[in-house]
Amino acid sequence: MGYVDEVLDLVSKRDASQPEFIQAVTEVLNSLRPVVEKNEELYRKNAILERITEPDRQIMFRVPWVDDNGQVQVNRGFRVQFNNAIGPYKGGLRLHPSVNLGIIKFLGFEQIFKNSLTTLPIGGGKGGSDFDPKGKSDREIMAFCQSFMTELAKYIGADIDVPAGDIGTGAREIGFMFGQYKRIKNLYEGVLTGKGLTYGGSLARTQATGYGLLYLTEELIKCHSDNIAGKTVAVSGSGNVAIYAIEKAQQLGAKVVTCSDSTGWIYDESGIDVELLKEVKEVKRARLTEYAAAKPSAQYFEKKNGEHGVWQYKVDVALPCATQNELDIEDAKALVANGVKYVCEGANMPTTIDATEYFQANGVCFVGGKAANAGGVATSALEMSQNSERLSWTFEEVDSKLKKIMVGIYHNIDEAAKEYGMEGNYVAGANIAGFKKVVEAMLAQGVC
Ligand code: NDP
Ligand code: 2IT
Repeated sequence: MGYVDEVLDLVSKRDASQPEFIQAVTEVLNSLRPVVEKNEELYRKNAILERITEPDRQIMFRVPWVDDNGQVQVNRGFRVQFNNAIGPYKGGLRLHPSVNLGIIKFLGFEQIFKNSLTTLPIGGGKGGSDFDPKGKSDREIMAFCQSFMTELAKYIGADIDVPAGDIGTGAREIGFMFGQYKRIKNLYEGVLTGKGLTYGGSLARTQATGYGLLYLTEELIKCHSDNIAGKTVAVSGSGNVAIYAIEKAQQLGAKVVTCSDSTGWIYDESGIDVELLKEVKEVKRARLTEYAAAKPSAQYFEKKNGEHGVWQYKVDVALPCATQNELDIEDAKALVANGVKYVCEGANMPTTIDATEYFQANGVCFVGGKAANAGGVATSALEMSQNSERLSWTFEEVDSKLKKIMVGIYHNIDEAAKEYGMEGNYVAGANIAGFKKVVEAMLAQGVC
């Protein structure tokens, strides 16, 4: 058995109860085969693949908090510090009832390669809780965040591990967590990113993941002698990534006709009204039914049997921006039948492996989340730089650095794919380019 297969076998047995983690490891290791085969002896001797698939540490803890009825509630908290070969652990905190150790490990594993692709000095980590922020009062959110940080504070720091937002964690939650960290440690430092602008946050961090996704998509389309202006786009999700992806797509002259949340989706032939979407989702924290009620051209569809409705329309570009495995083989077939040309992942691992392979086999340009959504964490690293030098840059400065990083990532993954004879396979290109830098650092640092 080859080295890749041995380690895939090991991980599938050892972490058999973590399907998302196995999926992420399988996708990455399979695409690394040409690099591993070239360096098999060195990697094997140094157990590179065994080490890169086993986190440095995984912390799990109880999060007790009191709800508005005086009842004590208990959630489970996680922080997986996966790999710090190239910098302090860096990655978001997900607050969603589906969160478990396997999901946090898949996200932390992906983050290692994504963070490497940004070219900035950040290692891979991820955390979160099975706490459900939906329907909670601001006081309940604060009680949870304070309790969560009371334990997490023991393990993080501006030069150790710097968490940020992800599903269910936005500026409000980061604010409550930052306040508690400062209070416990008596330390004012850039321990979290995605902070508010009055206390060390970076301009453009809110927009960064969605904008970055479009900067990369724009470059991808341009390099195929085509133009994003005039394209029709399907977006899923209606959270932080989706909203700013829609906004930038429209600024670049494309028309976005869909968005979704966990209960339903919108098809709006006249184009999504992003200001209205922000009002419904960011201000009112309401459901998409409110969007449909306010916009006569919009049709709202309730998700009944887990359908992923936004993928059934005739579009040129698809940007999944909600959650993992939200675009499966049936969706991929529908998109290809409707002539989709470009698929770029705003979310982490939204496309199943067979759907990804279907796109690639049918000539669709497909860029995975590690490359396509790296703009969020890249801008988080820019926030860390600003905090370290105790300065803040203008929106234009941060945005232009973000654009440069995303265009650079596209060319880096394109070239890595070409170097290994897999032109146009941006999934392999991203995994290879991200992996090579981390492995070089691991080898230089000895057995650790
Ligand atoms: P938000 O919480 O702001 O939004 C998440 C969106 O996805 C909401 O519309 C939500 O609907 C929907 N969603 C979440 N879970 C599910 C589910 N199980 N089924 C269907 N829909 C779901 O999160 P973000 O926009 O920040 O994150 C979206 C994706 O992007 C995630 O995969 C995240 O890991 C990834 N990402 C985020 C980055 C960031 O900077 N924020 C950076 C890079 C990647 P509802 O509100 O109804 O739950
Ligand atoms: O998945 C991701 O890259 C994020 N949720 C952002 C992480 C960060 O540290 O900004």
